[in-house]
Amino acid sequence: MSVNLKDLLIKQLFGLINAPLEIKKDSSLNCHVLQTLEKCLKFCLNPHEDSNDIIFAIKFVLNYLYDELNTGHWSKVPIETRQNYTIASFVEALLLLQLSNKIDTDLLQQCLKSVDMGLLLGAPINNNEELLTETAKIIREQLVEEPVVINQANTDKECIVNIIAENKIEELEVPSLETFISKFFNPQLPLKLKGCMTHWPATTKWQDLNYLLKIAGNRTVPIELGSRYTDEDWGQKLMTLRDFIKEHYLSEHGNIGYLAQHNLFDQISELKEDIRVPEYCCCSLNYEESTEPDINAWLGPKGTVSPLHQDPKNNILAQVYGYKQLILFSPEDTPYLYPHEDTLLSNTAQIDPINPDYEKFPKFKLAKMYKCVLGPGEMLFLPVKWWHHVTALTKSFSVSFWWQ
Ligand SMILES: O=C(O)CCC(=O)C(=O)O
Repeated sequence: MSVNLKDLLIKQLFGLINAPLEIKKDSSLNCHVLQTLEKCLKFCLNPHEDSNDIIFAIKFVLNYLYDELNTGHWSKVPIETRQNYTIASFVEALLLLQLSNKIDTDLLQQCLKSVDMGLLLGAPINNNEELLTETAKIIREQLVEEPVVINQANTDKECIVNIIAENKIEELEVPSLETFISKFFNPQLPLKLKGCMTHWPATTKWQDLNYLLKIAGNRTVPIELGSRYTDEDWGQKLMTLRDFIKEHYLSEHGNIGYLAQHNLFDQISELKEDIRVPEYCCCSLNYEESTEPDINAWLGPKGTVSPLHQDPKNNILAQVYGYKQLILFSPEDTPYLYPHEDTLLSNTAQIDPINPDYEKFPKFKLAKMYKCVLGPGEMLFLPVKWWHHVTALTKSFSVSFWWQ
């Protein structure tokens, strides 16, 4: 790669700055850190010879802010700290390019990692909302991904087990909005929706792992490690999508790893173009409080388990490929499911519906269990607070839309 590429990339990144970048005042932060960030920002806007310690300085700022972001409850982190983290991530990517002698894959991957950290932990800055997503796009286009050879659809059908319906969930082929609202949304009853994803490019494009790798292989994403989040040895790790695919998704013997409940689509806008928000998400029980759906990706190997839990919003879980088994209970059955008493886990049941301990949880016998298997191109409407336990029967990619 040539020196021209370096100039081109730097010019493209500068072109993304719509309004002057301003470090946010943040009384919770040490003022030396903010001054250092200011110094780094000034340097990259106007680079000069004396650059010895500038990379060291931006790394110091990022490490300091990272610790601030990871201390205490996430909801209590001041937005300004997150916005400064966004600026610092952008500055690091720019400095790495400006100070490099050679722009190679390694350097571009480092830049992309800085940008992804900013996307994962930072917050958008006014008038420069797309700064990091667009930066990532520009850098990603310069990276060539090694193709992988796999047969995606190998054992899908053989893996379907345990699907005898206890109580079957209703299924409809592309119901009208009127039917959906009157028969399911208003009474808050679950429904399997068929034929509603035929126009999603994702249903064909994402079958090809090489396509996903090309778009997102070098992007850093959060991965849940361990089969279920209620287990003692469960943890989370940041890694590139490529490493996740190699170590957890394709490897039959690796630890279970799950790209779960992650807003991949705000991070990687190219993938958002492959999905469509279901029209049913426009329904609301209270239009004054209605919001745009939160869209999350769920990509994992066979065997991922989301333990029995409930969420405070309506959900459409859309199955792009692979099969998942869902076990559902109505919110009315909550007393029979023994929610955890600890507030952090109070939306999660102690009962494991696959292997219930009736001695410890005798009232579980009174709960009415619904089961369904969701296959490629099918969606499940899960009303507010319906309990759900989800097991991937094969490799699987789902997208959830939570809304109210
Ligand atoms: O697919 C999964 O593993 C869990 C999905 C889920 O819990 C949700 O969409 O709320």
